Amino acid sequence: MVRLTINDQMVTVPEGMTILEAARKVGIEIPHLCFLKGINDIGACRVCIVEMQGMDKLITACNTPVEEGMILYTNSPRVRATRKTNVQLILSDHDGKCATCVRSGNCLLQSLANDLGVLELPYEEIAEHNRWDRNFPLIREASKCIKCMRCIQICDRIQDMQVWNVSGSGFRTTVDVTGNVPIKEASCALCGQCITHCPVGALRERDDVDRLFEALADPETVTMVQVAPAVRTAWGEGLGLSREESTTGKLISALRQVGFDYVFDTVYSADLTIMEEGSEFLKRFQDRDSYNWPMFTSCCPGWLRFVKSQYPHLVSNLSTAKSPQQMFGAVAKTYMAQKIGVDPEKIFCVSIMPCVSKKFECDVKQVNDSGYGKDVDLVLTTRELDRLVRADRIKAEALEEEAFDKFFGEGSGAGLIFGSSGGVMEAALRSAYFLLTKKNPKPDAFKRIRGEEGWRSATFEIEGVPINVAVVSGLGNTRKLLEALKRGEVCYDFVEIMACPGGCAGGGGQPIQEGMELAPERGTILYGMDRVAQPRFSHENNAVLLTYEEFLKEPMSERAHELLHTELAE
Ligand code: HC1
Ligand code: SF4
Repeated sequence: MVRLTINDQMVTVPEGMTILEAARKVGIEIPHLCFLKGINDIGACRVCIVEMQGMDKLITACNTPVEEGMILYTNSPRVRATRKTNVQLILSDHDGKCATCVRSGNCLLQSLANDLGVLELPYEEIAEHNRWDRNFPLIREASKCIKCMRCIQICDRIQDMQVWNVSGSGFRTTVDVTGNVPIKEASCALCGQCITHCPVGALRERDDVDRLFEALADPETVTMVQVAPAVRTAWGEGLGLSREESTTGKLISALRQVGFDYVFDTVYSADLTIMEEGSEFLKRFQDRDSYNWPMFTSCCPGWLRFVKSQYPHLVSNLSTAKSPQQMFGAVAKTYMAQKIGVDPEKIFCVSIMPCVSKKFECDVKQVNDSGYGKDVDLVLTTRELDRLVRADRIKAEALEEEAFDKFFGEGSGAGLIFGSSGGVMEAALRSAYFLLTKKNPKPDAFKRIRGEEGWRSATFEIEGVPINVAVVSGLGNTRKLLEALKRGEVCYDFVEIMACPGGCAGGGGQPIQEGMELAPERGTILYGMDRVAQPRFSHENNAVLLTYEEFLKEPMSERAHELLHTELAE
């Protein structure tokens, strides 16, 4: 143990702890900006400086370990003055037009400057202005970048992608795409983790709300919205609602108040995905030699962008089943249109997703098969949904409980857990068991595959046949798994891969909660919903069964292939 003094308080903490953590242990908060536990601890912003008795230079608390006998002051006159100057210097090169910034009200720099009483900027000069492609789903506002390096660190250390790097020198030092190539040409998976870890508004998703407003304003257009599983776990965070208050029923009510004609559930098409992907897995399993192994899930567009750019030879291992988002769109403009008696030409199909990459996915030619323009016309993130609710001054706390619209709002517990890492695998195993044995397993028979580690594996036996599965989330973990497969160190039959740590619950389009990694907590909400859901199996979803009976015939039928699968040739 190490003994030291902080602000005249005696503190005893384990060796190796940083000053920031030691102070926190005794209830002293040190302001900081660039620090992110386990991800960014390089002291770039110099906001967390503290004064050490007997030392001239101020030291950074986030990355300096405690030492025996240290006497520290976190708010001495020198610290206060220097901290304020450091924030003024950061702001001097930051486009501080807060009223037009997407992060206004949820910006660490804004609140810090305000708390420190920074009311004037003595050194203003912006070095860098924007030259960014405004059509790409990921937008960088160069003039807002404060060079904290968080985006570089999350992309390197967690996602192992190296999309961002430092460029320029001196006053013009900045962050840019590695190699200074346009972002479109970089191998960015569009996971959006750099956005959710940016402390200011320098990174954001393309805002598509105006396109929704246009559709809502057109009396000829029938607007339809699908809501992804993970959105229901987080939408209330951006509106100040507690977990208990932010129910799915209130979310549906908010979407009706926004003006959607039909409010449906992506969980319906997640169940449809399981029917197709589960059947595809069994077909491949029974004809093992004709396929490459393992089979990979294909519902995460971040993972698809990754595999195509980094491991193109593995593309043939992907399931050909489209993602639930795209299956929904394909069914929306065909069977659903018939069922609800609407001309498919008039349908404007919107999805609310926890994801930035889904904005890209809906434009991919190979996943648009309805024959009526784009199957999914527009994708909004959970954050855009929250802005929409705030813009319309919808009183979130006073919303009533409402139900999804008939048929396509029906979903099983298995479909719900898609939004958490491991959920797709568990849902698929529940139905694969049924398809093989004609009996249901216990709904929680495969729960051993749940957990928080970024790479988990298990072997399950179905009628005496062992099936080796793995679940991985985060692209750094994905690369580790693929390399281990290449070296022959591991061997699996079926692997679920999600680009974001913790899966979609931790998606790049979810509300931003400074310094918190909320994927596990949000995932637990989905498992809780699954526990009480009726049914808990995708193959018992009545709307899905009706879809087969009236329209698709059976999983993997010709029509199912046409609408719900892709060859993923590119
Ligand atoms: Fe996901 Fe999926 S789980 S990919 O994260 O397969 O975005 O929630 O909607 O499509 O269902 C996202 C979530 C989502 C799809 C499903
Ligand atoms: Fe999108 Fe989910 Fe994939 Fe993240 S894990 S890129 S949120 S689909």
